[in-house]
Amino acid sequence: MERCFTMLKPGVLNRRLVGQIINRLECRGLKIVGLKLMQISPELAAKHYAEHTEKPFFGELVSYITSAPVVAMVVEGDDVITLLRKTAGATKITEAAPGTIRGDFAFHTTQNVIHVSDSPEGAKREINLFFNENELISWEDDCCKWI
Ligand code: FUP
Repeated sequence: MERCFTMLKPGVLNRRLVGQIINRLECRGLKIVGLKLMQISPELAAKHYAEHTEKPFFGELVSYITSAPVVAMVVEGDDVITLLRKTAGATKITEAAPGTIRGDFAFHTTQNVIHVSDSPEGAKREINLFFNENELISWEDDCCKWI
């Protein structure tokens, strides 16, 4: 069983798309074990996007992600990172296929509506950055045998 960090970005709140996007994750069978509305500080944004510090789009990335609240989530399931990244779609918006979240709801790469961890190590790091242990709930559901 794997855990993955995912985050609905400020554009999603502004455009009132939170419910639609969470619905897609649930339709896929993903199990939510952590969820909260957060206003990200520039410091947290810089830690989260540390690998992009030197990139030309870094400033735009930080200003976008701190411009309004985000919905931070931890989801759990078998191979959930791969599954969720495929559901989210490609980073580069022109390569995000229709039917994926980015492909259906985003127009610019920088404002690509959802973040998803890219590896088990990345997920662990991001979950620790955004959540305290007591904010994550392990729960048994009946759904697993059907999906
Ligand atoms: P992802 O793992 O799909 O979120 O992609 P990255 O970690 O590579 O990129 C993080 C964010 O940087 C993306 F959400 C959008 C932004 N980005 C750009 O604006 N331009 C690029 O060329 C690449 C990424």
